[in-house]
Amino acid sequence: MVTVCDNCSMFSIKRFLWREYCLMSRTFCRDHVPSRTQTYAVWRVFHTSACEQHHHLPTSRIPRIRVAMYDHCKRPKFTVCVEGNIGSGKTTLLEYFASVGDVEILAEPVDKWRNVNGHNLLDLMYKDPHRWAHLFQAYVQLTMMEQHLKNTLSPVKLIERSLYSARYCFVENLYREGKMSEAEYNVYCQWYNMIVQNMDVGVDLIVYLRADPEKVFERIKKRSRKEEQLIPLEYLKDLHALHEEWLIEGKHPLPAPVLVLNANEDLPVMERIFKENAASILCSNQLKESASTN
Ligand code: 8LK
Repeated sequence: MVTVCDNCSMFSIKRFLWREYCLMSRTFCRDHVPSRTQTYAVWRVFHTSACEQHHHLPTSRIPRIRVAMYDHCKRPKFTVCVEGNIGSGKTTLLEYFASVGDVEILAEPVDKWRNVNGHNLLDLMYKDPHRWAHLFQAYVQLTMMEQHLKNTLSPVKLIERSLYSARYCFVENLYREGKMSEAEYNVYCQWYNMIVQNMDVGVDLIVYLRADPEKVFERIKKRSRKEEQLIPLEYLKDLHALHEEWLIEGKHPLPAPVLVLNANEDLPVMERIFKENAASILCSNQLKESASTN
């Protein structure tokens, strides 16, 4: 039934067979027979954004498909994590999509990180990372779990960053720089493994805003978030390299396909790029619309 290539068993399924694949894999619930438009929408986002990127990966690295699960055929849910370096334009993307459709936006809970019963953990972490980085990242992990588990009414949920970028970018960087001790890193990773192995974190798509470290350095200076003013360019270069290792080079597990957007441009061009990619990012909106017209 399903044609697969040797390297990439999921993403090379031929378009005309995708409908059968959806039915077999229960991408749609059992009572819901997907229309051609719906299956094409699923195919399109995966084939165009994921196939090329994952083609070089060994099969074990290819993420499990979990597209727009239908909750009794009424509420298609599609969870998108927006990833990228500090200053790469994540807030701009979230604001853009907040204005265009039926999307729930979950921005990074920075206010919580700044006020844990009066303690500004973000500030403490930047001022004395050796002392505070582990505690800060432990709290980030808790608040990111809340974001992943939050039930929303909209068909699409856009989350700024994720449990995964916390682990593979920020924590990895702190550990490599010696700002987290081996013991702290091990405790953190055991918590992380326990969570991802036992919980359905539920990510359907990752949007990677890929920007040069020099560009984000400029933007950070301009936006003048007080805790971030001392961030050196070297730190941004290291974070960039870790995003690349995770999202482009496939060095760590990926929970979902990755859509890479060039984030070096200024606002008007960025908005055009968001608009051009809106159909992929809001995949389940397409599904929902076609469900109601069929
Ligand atoms: O994103 C807001 C600020 O928080 C920025 O200065 C980078 C920092 N941050 C961090 O140190 N570790 C993090 C995140 C943000 C997000 C995750 C998941 N982990």
